[in-house]
Amino acid sequence: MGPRPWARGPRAPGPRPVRVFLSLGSNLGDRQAMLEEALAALEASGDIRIAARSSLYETAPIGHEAQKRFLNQVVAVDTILPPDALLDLVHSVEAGLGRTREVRWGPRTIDIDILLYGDLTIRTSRLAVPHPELTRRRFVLEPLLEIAPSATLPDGRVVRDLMSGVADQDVRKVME
Ligand code: A4P
Ligand code: MG
Repeated sequence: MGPRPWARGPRAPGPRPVRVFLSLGSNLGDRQAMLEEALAALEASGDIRIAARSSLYETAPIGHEAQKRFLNQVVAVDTILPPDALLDLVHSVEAGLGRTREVRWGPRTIDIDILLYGDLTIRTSRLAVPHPELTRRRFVLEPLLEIAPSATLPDGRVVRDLMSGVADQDVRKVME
């Protein structure tokens, strides 16, 4: 009798991790420390493994005028959390970092967005993946390409091809 199909090793295989890309941004306080603390908190959850981190990018604010410049970063993570649970974790990390700082309703110390979740397309009331603004933001595309040069969107678009549309936006790599 050959090996039994379920005899795969000492431990039963758990759910298969999914490759996810997260975008982090901060424009208040010690911005670099905010990014580092956010990543540490995500990893401390035990449900996320950080596979790659982009450099840090100093970027001009998009969307709202009269804001300070942002420090932005994209990370690749592997997680077994389903999208909803990942969003809950992201929100709890944001709350944990914001709660200790600055005034209520004041500027955000840290913003964590789910850019891509495997090759899923999600459009629910609380979650839109791929992030709807991803294709229009150089502060997302450039760090994403740094760690995933051949990234594609679920609809087949090649991320590299989107850069020409955002070339005029002010994004500078500041730290490897
Ligand atoms: N939500 C839906 N989809 C997602 C997703 N893929 N990832 C929902 C994360 N959240 C998602 O987000 C509001 C709600 O969006 C959440 O409750 C969640 O259910 P939020 O983070 O609470 O609010 P926000 O980030 O202030 O608003 P919004 O509209 O998400 O803004 P963005 O798109 O995050 O943009 N300029 C530069 N240079 N760098 C920046 O980092 N960031 C922003 C914020 C604007 N301009 C910027 C930067
Ligand atoms: Mg956000």
